[in-house]
Amino acid sequence: MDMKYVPTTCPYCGCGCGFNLVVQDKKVVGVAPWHRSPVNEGKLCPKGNYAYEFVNSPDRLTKPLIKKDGKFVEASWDEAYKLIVSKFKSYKGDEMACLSSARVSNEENYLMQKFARAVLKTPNIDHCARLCHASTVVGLAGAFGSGAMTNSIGDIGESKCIFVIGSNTFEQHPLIGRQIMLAKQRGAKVIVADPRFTPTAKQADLYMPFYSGTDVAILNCIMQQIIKNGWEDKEFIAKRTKDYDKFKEVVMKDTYSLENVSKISGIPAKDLATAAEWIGKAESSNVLYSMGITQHTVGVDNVKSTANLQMLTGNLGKRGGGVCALRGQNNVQGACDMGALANVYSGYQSVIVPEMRKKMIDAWGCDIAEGKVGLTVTKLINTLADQPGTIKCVYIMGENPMISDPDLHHVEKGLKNVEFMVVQDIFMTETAELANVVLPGACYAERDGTQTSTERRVQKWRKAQDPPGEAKADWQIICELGKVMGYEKQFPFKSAEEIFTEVAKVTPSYGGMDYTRLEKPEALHWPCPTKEHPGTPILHKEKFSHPDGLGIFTPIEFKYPAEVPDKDYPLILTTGRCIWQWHTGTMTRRSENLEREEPTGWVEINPEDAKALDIKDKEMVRAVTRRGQIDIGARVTKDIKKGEVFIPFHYAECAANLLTNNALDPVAAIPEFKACAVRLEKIAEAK
Ligand SMILES: Nc1nc2c(c(=O)[nH]1)N[C@H]1C(S)=C(S)[C@@H](COP(=O)(O)OP(=O)(O)OC[C@H]3O[C@@H](n4cnc5c(=O)[nH]c(N)nc54)[C@H](O)[C@@H]3O)O[C@H]1N2
Ligand SMILES: Nc1nc2c(c(=O)[nH]1)N[C@H]1C(S)=C(S)[C@@H](COP(=O)(O)OP(=O)(O)OC[C@H]3O[C@@H](n4cnc5c(=O)[nH]c(N)nc54)[C@H](O)[C@@H]3O)O[C@H]1N2
Ligand code: SF4
Ligand SMILES: [Mo]
Repeated sequence: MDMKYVPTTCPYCGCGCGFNLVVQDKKVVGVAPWHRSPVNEGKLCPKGNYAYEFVNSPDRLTKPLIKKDGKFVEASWDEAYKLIVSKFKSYKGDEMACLSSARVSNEENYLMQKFARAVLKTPNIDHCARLCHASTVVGLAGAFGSGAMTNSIGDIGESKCIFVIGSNTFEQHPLIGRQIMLAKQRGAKVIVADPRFTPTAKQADLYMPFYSGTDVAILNCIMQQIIKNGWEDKEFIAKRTKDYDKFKEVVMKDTYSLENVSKISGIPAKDLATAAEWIGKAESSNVLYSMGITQHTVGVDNVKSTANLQMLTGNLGKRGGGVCALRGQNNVQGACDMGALANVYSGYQSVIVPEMRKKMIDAWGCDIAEGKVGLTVTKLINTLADQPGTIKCVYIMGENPMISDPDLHHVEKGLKNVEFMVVQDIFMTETAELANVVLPGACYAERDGTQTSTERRVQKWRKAQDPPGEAKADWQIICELGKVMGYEKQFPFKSAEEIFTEVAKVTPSYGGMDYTRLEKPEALHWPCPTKEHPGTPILHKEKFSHPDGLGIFTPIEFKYPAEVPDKDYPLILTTGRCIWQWHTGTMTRRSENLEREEPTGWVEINPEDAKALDIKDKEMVRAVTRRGQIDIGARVTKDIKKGEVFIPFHYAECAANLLTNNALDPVAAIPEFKACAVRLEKIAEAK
């Protein structure tokens, strides 16, 4: 028997844990600990442990498929490419759009945006970061000049006070949750603010349940208390920041008094005061946040408020401090870094700055898309649905918007308006079903590449087995398409490493990296501009990334979500995830050990609300919003605040996104997944 261990990086969340893939007779059969990974030291969460199970699933895509008379028929790669090229060449750049993927490697994201901009000449390239941390990228770049998590994962364990707001860290970033426990053992105080009493909240020293969408009020109130008590870091404010007075004027308003914010948020005034005292007096304090902060029409305001708090208390550029924006997907950080965003090339080089565009034209040796901001994922879907005929052709790699985007009836209408759609995935998804051509991709275990975790650590994937059937690595498919489109010179790559060499050349923050340096288990954190540079685990140590080196305070007023409860829809609906499932379920629902734990969706409802509606635990109920309705089992539990319900979005059979609101943050264009108005009905009574 031929057996080997191949060390690689987990394909699920942004923690970036390392593990060994166990390969037997050339097939991946298991996962074993890789103790040398400094991120997780051999420990894994359930998804990491079972990350081998979907790899050899019998329904992996193995051949290109072309839709003929409404049915998919197997085709050769040549046939598929021929059809795609004839169609791609028939549209103008502005009539096309590409979606890249936080599931695939840096190299592949780089190539996808290059393909969109250099081959299709379209500015329309984006990916699911738009649904996730778009508000972080905008908000933290505004405050600090750089839109990434400021500190490293290991650093969280060193903090003296951890304030978790809008992150269910123990379920969604379990190996970062481990750092919270380490900090706690070392004496840190842990504060969790969440509408749900999550497994994370259960470990808190202070838990503050509140109504979804009231984060700005809460953060302003805490900051008002800090200022009133003189706990702010006056030296840090004076030396390293600007616009403090304008900011102070707003937070000191009566609106943000303990009493008033207690009414707005539902948190007792004494708890808000305690939180302010713990944060204000701690030697070091960090903020951990994720989707509870970002997925709102005020997502950017929320993010900037966390930045305000950390500047106010001088908790930036030091150990145990920071704004820890926990990036979600394995490579969402990298997909952003690589320029798979509507407004930037790789390294956040703006498409509207003529010198940046010139730099890319010179590097790629061809004309490229006009220097204007393209359509974001959310605006693309709106354009498809509401202005049919504007965008005619869409190429989607590794995304499943038919389950993951808000207001699915609207998404379906939009995607059905597309004349020609190509989907590149590892499984037949709800989105792929609507495509004209489906291309079979290799999965993480079947190729080399790099991915960048939430702490900006660039780590390797190492190939452990061949892809099934005729499936190919995403980078290989894009290169072949580039060539048949006539761009041989731009897509000459024979390996992921060759692509990385080009990435390093044109992306200043990755400039000093290469495959040899990344081979070490600890890899490298960007920015790493030169070959001698050791990488940067903590950002903003001496100065911020703005040209004048200063951090910027922003005055922010509280606004309610776009849709608030009323007589017809009297409850707040919030949505999210559970530990066992991953997003649209394409991988975890094919994993026996994970699927068994939570095989379908549910709606969490507080016992008092359930009683008023005569709803019993486990009873099927109907959830109705202005956008749609689903039938779903009730989970009656005190773990959710009265007045609010929660539905996980993993399950096609009771898809939460049939209900959600696609109202967008005006700057970041992220949808309000975390708050809309809903009504629950007993099914027997529902018409
Ligand atoms: N098992 C698993 N892990 C994952 C994922 C997965 O699908 N499954 N997805 C990954 C991805 S891409 C991401 S982005 C992360 C997301 O990670 P998280 O953001 O931690 O996950 P969510 O469940 O979306 O939401 C987090 C918490 O926000 C709370 N919340 C709801 N409304 C509000 C609000 O108005 N304000 C605040 N402050 N909190 C609110 C919810 O109750 C929930 O507990 O997880 C990553 N990890
Ligand atoms: N209601 C609600 N909706 C949400 C959220 C929420 O909190 N609430 N969260 C949002 C967030 S934060 C996110 S990140 C999005 C996620 O949204 P999506 O990215 O659409 O969700 P995934 O299920 O991760 O889809 C990834 C696709 O990539 C495919 N894939 C996996 N590996 C590979 C590969 O190597 N190559 C190729 N070509 N394909 C591959 C998978 O099979 C899957 O179809 O969902 C968003 N939607
Ligand atoms: S914490 Fe995240 S990266 Fe680590 S094993 Fe779990 S899913 Fe994978
Ligand atoms: Mo995400």
